[in-house]
Amino acid sequence: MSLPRKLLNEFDEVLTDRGYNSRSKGIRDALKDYIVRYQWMKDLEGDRVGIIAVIYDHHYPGVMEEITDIQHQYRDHINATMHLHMSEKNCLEVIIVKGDASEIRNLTEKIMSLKGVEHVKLTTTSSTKNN
Ligand code: NI
Repeated sequence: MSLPRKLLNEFDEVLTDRGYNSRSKGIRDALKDYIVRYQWMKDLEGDRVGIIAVIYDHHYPGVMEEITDIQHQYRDHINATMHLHMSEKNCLEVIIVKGDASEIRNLTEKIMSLKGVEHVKLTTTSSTKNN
């Protein structure tokens, strides 16, 4: 396993801030967190509404086109997209989604797997809830 130096430095800073004195424990917790999030996403079902927040490096070759292509493929499940030029390097895109959980999950996972995408967060709730 090899990790970019910058990512490892950021991870170590988080561990220090949180009072961890073992990197192994930090890595175990991070992996568990990743698995829990994956399982949460896998278990989503029914009609959902939600937002997908994506942070990406718009300098990374092809990433903007790929994000746009994917959104065109899923246009029937996307109500709106908002784009914010966060910094010289990073963009924040907020995608408002509505539809079957499996489609929203596939859309989210496609964006997550792109190189140049640094962070993806899906927030969703049932669209048939009465409260
Ligand atoms: Ni931008």
